Amino acid sequence: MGIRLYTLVGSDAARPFSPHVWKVVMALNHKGLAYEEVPTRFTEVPSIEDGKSKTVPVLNDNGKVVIDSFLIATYLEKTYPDRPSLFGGAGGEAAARLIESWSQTQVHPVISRIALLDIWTMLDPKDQAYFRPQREARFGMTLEAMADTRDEQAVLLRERLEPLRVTLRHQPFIGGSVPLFGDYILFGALQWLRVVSTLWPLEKDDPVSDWFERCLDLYQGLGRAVPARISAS
Ligand SMILES: N[C@@H](CCC(=O)N[C@@H](CS)C(=O)NCC(=O)O)C(=O)O
Repeated sequence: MGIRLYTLVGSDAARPFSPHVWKVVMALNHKGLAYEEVPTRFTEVPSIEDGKSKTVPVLNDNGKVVIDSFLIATYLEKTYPDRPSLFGGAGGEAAARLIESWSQTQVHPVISRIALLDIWTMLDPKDQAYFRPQREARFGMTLEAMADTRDEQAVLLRERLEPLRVTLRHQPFIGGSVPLFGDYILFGALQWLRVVSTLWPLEKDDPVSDWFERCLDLYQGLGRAVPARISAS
């Protein structure tokens, strides 16, 4: 049966955009594992694998179902120890938790405000009808009101990426000389933005842009194979 990964798409099944799914796509490629992607719409997520999850990514590895991007990464690390390590040891796994917390609390909320309206425009009508009220209730404002603040959010995003910018003075990847799961966590966030957003906030001469380009080059340009929403990125 092999490995099956449920991804998240809008009307175009060739443009997966979930940040959490991108983390797992990169992790599977890092491990050199073959897998099949199952493009899934928002309203189809609750019926994946007999309703085992309300969110993607969901991984089915020969019948073993694993939910949550970080748990999938730790599952892959334990199950395929002879493949390249995603964490570089227990300390690396623990440190990746900090990167995930930073990404979730500091980076994702800003990207959401920049891009949620853009995401809505990529969805089928059925998904649009689900997505708008759900996200507007979560953020306490309309998608349009959020989009009105996106220039300020773009400035904020550049500021919030400062810890990564400073780290990159010392090393090419968060993992050091090679990318590890910590890189894929932040890459997933920016790849989400790249695939959905009609605004690209990073300057070309920003070291974060250089790092992101290096990540886009990984695994035969896997990330780059899905075109940016705007050509400027
Ligand atoms: N902690 C989870 C979060 C997964 C998550 O929030 N996935 C979103 C897509 S990015 C989702 O499936 N949302 C379904 C929905 O909003 O209905 C992980 O890391 O896998």
